[in-house]
Amino acid sequence: MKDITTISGKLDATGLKVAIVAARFNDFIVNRLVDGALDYLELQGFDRADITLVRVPGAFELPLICQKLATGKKYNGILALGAVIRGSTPHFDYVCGEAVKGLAHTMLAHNVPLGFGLLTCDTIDQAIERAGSKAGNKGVEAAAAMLETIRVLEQI
Ligand code: INI
Repeated sequence: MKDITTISGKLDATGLKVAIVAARFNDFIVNRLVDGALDYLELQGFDRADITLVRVPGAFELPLICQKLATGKKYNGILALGAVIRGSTPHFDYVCGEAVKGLAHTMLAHNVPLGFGLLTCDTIDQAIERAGSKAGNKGVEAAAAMLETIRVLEQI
């Protein structure tokens, strides 16, 4: 009996260029996501010259800049990093909702692997936990997901 065909992505940086788009809002958290992602990508073999880092004001601006980068087709993958932390008004829900919708739309409309490293937390403690402490580093996880998806996409 024939075996099934399995397609999976190798975590290999050879020949790839990626862009990281990082929000400045809550930069004490987002900078940890950026550092974690850069560290991870370099461990996978990326040359720093093949990584472009773009800073944007906040999570709400992530989709526009990711979309523009996707349109230019210079990057094999895009990594969106940010941290939205709930306050006492509905602002959080609007920012998160539009950011998620816009990023998902960009990925699908442009067929570009987009690592989703946007923290959406109720408290600052939750954000700290996810930015390189108790709950890992979501910047690293999103970078790994982007790299794996790049390699899967090119095989199908
Ligand atoms: N942007 C964030 O990235 N995180 C937040 O927690 C946040 N809060 O809470 O307001 C936030 N707001 C700014 C928003 O993303 C835009 O930059 C701003 O509204 C200007 O367009």
